[in-house]
Parts: sequence; structure tokens; C-alpha cells
Amino acid sequence: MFSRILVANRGEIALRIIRACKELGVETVAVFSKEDEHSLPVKFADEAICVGPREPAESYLNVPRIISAAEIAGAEAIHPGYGFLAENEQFAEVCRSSGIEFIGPAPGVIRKLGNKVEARNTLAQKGIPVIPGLEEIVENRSQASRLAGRIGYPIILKAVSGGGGKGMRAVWEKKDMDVLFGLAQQEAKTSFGRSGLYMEKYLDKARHIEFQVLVDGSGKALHFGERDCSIQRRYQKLIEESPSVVLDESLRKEMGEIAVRVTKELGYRGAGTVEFLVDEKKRFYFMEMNTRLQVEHPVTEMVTGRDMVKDQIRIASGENLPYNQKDIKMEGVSLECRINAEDPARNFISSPGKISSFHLPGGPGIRIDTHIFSGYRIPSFYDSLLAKLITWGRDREEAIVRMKRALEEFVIEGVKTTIPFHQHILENEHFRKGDFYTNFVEEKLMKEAFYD
Ligand code: MV4
Repeated sequence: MFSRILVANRGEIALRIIRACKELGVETVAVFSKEDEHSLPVKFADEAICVGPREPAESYLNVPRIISAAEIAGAEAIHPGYGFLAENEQFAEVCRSSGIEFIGPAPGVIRKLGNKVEARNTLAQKGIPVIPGLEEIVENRSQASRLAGRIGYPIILKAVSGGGGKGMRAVWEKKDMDVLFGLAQQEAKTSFGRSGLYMEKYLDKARHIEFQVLVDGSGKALHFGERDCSIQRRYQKLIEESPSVVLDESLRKEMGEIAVRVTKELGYRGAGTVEFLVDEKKRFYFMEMNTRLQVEHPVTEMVTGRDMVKDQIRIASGENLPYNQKDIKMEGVSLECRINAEDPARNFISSPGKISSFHLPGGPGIRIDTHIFSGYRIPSFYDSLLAKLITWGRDREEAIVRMKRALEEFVIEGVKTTIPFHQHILENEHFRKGDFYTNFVEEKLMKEAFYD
């Protein structure tokens, strides 16, 4: 095992990684921007190093400064968390050439999976089911209109370097193609510095189901069941749950085996997530694979009883997984609500400021991953996630009832939060029945403006 790890992140995930390290007996080095000087990760880590001003490009995204911090502090490995440098091939490469272990897959694997159309084509060739679509990058509007005819509307345009919905546009009719192609291309260019788009059949009323996987250095690849992440707004996940109500034991086994096969085809190592769409007829299709620890990993931990972060670190240090697929059992149901500093009554505009008063829920079946405290000032330079409220129940009903209770107990004063919107979703009769799909929030919950 490593003796020291540098945590190249901030907020709740930095705290989550520090906690895993403490349990493993590993010392931690936090890096922070001037803005985060008084944050909890800085207080809880064994050592903390300022890597720059509040601007992400000058601090959490600044590769030379983070590498220098690791060298000065004598860290043997870097955990990137999610976002920032987590899926940056160059960063993984620089770690490697500096003799520091990057806690994630090899740079070549990050590159291959970062190109969404290349990943899709490679895996399709190996017999993995992918969404019907075209293999080539679409160059311009007129080509897009021509090629869309081959797939048939509705189609979806996606950014080749994408992920997270940026540069994505569903096109229902030929007449809208010109405008939407332009918008998607522009968004891809500004978000990823690359404007390339590709095209797939748009699957309406499908569910976003992702499988958690861990692969050790001996090539043992295990899956930890699925998370249903269909409850999103503008491609931002709001609520995740495990297991999904649409999978039975046999479909879970089938999809889990495909997820494991994806890792084997790619020579993957570490923690990863294989994303699928599942349509109304329960046909499933590979979408993309994320090469990082995900925000929503706690719901998997709650139903499997395994610590994804500790096992991810163990694998990076060269240890092999000491258990097998048959030992992974899913028990009960877990939900996660992402509590953001955003105002749902004002189109989810971010709501930075100081938390004047606050109270955390507790009691049976509740887990909260958060970095906030009374008096904490929420910066406007980073994402607005304040807390992940996670519940566990013996069944879905108990997990939902506990979530409703916990949301009522939760007090965050001084800033607006998404708590009222979560309460609104939990009241919805379709949600209660587990009857939802990817554009459910937009279609069923955003019809009228939301007021708290
Ligand atoms: C899709 C899709 C339907 N058809 N692709 C969204 C994030 C990215 N990882 C992939 N995503 C989707 N890809 C095809 N061919 C639906 C989604 C999707 C979604 C779309 C609209 C509104 C909410 C959504 C939530 C999850 C996934």
C-alpha cells in the first residue's frame, strides 16, 4: 500500500478520498486554491499545499503545480476524484513520467474512451451492442441532413469528445437539423475545444443505467450492479438509485457480463462505469464508459456493502481484489439526492453565498457526504454541489420515505438549494411507482415553472 497520497480535488469528494485513506492507514496531502483555504479537506488532510488562486485553470487544473506539490510532499500517488483532471490523458501521462501513480486507468485507455465515437466503433466491432448510428464524424450541416436520412428521425447529435450532455442535441425533424447542428457544434467547440459531432438514433423513453466495475492488475474484473440515473435535468443528474426497478436478476447478469467484457476488450484497470441506455422493450445498448470514480458511487456502496474508494486505491497500489463476483450481493435499495446551491424557482441559477445556519439529518438508513459547515462560504468558481444525501431501505418504498424525512430535517439557510425540487420529485406519482425515463424531469416536472 502507498504511504502518502495527494488528493487533487476539493469539496465533498476530496473529503471522501481522505476518509478512505485514513481507513487504509495512508497519509494524505490536500491541494487547495486560495478560495478553499478554510475548507474541511485542508483541515482533515495530514498536509495541505496551496496550488494557486481561485481560478480552476490556475489551481486544480494546473498540472505543473499539482505535480510539484506531490513531489515536495513526497506523495507516491495522486487521486484525481471526479471532474478537474480525472479524465485528462496528458495529466495521467505526466504522473507516469514523474514516477507518481495516477489512480485511474492508463493514459491510452483514457484517450480511447475520451473519443466517444472511437470507443463506440471499437466495441461494436467486438460484438458489444451499441445504439444504432453512424461510424463517421459528421463534418457539416448538409452532410448531417443527408446522413440522418439513413438512420431515420429522431436522431441525436453528440460531441466526439463529449460526455455530460454538452454538445448534445436531439433532432426530431429534418427542418430543425441546420439550426441544431450549429448549436451542438458551437457548444462542443467551446466545451471541449473540438467541434466534431457524431450521430445516433435518439431513443426516447429509455433509461440511463450504468454499471460500476472494478478491475485489478491480475485482470480480475467484477461488476457491482447498476445505478439508474434517469432523473436528470439538462444532463445534470438529480437523483440516482440502485438497483433499477427495470432490471431483474437475469438482465442484471447479462448487462453486468457485457460491462465486464467492455473492460477486458479495452485492457481496463481500476474503477470505472459502463453506461447503457435501456429501451422500453428492455433492449440495452452501450453508450460510453467513464474512467473515474463517479459522484453517485455511494448508492452502490450502500447496496453492496463494499467501499469503492478503498478498493480503487488498493488496486492502484498493486493489490488484487480479495473476493469474487459471487461474493457481491445487492441488498435493499439506495437513493441519492444531489443537493446543489441553486435556486429551482429561478431556473436553477447558482446561489453562492454564506451558509448562515444549518442542520444535518440523521437516524437509520441515512448517509451524508458533504464538506459544508455552518459559516461555510460557497464559492462561485466551482460546481455547486453542497451535499449528497443518500438513503438506504429494505425496499424502494422505505428508501423513499427515509429520503422524504431526511429532506425535511435538512436545514441549509443563507443560500437557495435544490431541496424543494427533490421534495417535488419524491411527491410525483410516476416517480413513486418507478415509472420514469431520461427526459422525465423535462416532460413531467418542468411543464409549469417550479416555485418552492
Ligand atoms: C442518448 C439518449 C437517447 N438516445 N443517446 C445523456 C448524457 C450522455 N451520457 C448520454 N445521454 C443520452 N444519450 C441516444 N441515442 C438519452 C440520453 C440521456 C438524456 C437525454 C435527454 C434528457 C435527459 C437524459 C438523461 C440521461 C440520458
